[in-house]
Amino acid sequence: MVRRTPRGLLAAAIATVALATLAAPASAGTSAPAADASGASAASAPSAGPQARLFMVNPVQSSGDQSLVDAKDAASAVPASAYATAPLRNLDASGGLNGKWAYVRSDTGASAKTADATGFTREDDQFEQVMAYFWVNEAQEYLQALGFGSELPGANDRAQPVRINQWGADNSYFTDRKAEIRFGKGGVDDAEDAEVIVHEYGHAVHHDQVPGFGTSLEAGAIGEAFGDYLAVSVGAYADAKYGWPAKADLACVADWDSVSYSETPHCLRRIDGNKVYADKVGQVHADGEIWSRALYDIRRGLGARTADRIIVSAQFGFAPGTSFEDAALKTIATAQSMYGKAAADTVRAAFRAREIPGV
Ligand SMILES: [Ca+2]
Ligand SMILES: [Ca+2]
Ligand SMILES: [Ca+2]
Ligand SMILES: [Zn+2]
Repeated sequence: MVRRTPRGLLAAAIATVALATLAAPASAGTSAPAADASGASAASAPSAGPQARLFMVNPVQSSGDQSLVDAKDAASAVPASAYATAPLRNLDASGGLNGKWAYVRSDTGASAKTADATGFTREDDQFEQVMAYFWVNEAQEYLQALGFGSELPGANDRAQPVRINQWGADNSYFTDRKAEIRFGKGGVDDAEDAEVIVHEYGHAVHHDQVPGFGTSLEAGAIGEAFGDYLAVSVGAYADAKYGWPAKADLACVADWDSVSYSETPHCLRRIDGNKVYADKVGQVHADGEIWSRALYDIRRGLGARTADRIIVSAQFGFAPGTSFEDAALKTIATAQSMYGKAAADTVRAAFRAREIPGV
């Protein structure tokens, strides 16, 4: 779940009037069906498959403009330059947003047709549907690129059901019972921010790896932390893959969704904070910042690919109600078995810096 910090009064938002035409979005299409993550694949000839107009993670991150506001979902509140065009992959033949790794349902408005997916802006209900499909697919493609589902066990390598509920509250969540992700609205529509989408997908990954994961407060905090970390990691992967700009702090989660409830620079949460184990307050989102900082340090120490292969592999061995201590020890042992002592030492140092007991 994405829990908001206390909602600030939505300052009388002066919409940035940027009535630029949306007819020529910054295009970063790639024709490579599974482009590598090197970042070398810049714009090339348009793909033959369906394309979509979407946000490059989110408009605040891609533009660096912290003054953007929701303005009641007005298309004019976000400049055309915040959009890119990219391929929709792994679709079935239905003509809708149904594919190998995601399928999207809407409680409001018509369901998007993939043939129309380059024509939506943020004021269209279908825009959030397209964003949800694209980013869930992208997240699973990232896990596949890390080897999950081939060299390593699959991690939620199935068609993830996603529901867009434009009548809902400002809350998005993953339901254990249906293993479905639901995106709400309120402030910025939740599915306008790829980091909110991927955060929720992180819960789905955990649930697939360990059914019922999150039965203790510390396990719940690990779930929130992993969602935040995965959101940052997948966004960075996509930015490199498509050549998209990233002008906000890498450690900031949900730069766009949070414009209506956070100070600048806008972040729902950060993954580079300084909390340690003794700072626990018994709230999963707050305490998750202890764990996510450790994950971020592992990334900085080992690089994204090695870090994420270790982090996700270790999670298969977490108990549903794990403690920080047990999960940290499992992650250290996983690093040791996959990459040896130096990697294990880096992982241990990251958890020790958070003063997690027993490591
Ligand atoms: Ca919208
Ligand atoms: Ca929102
Ligand atoms: Ca971000
Ligand atoms: Zn969550």
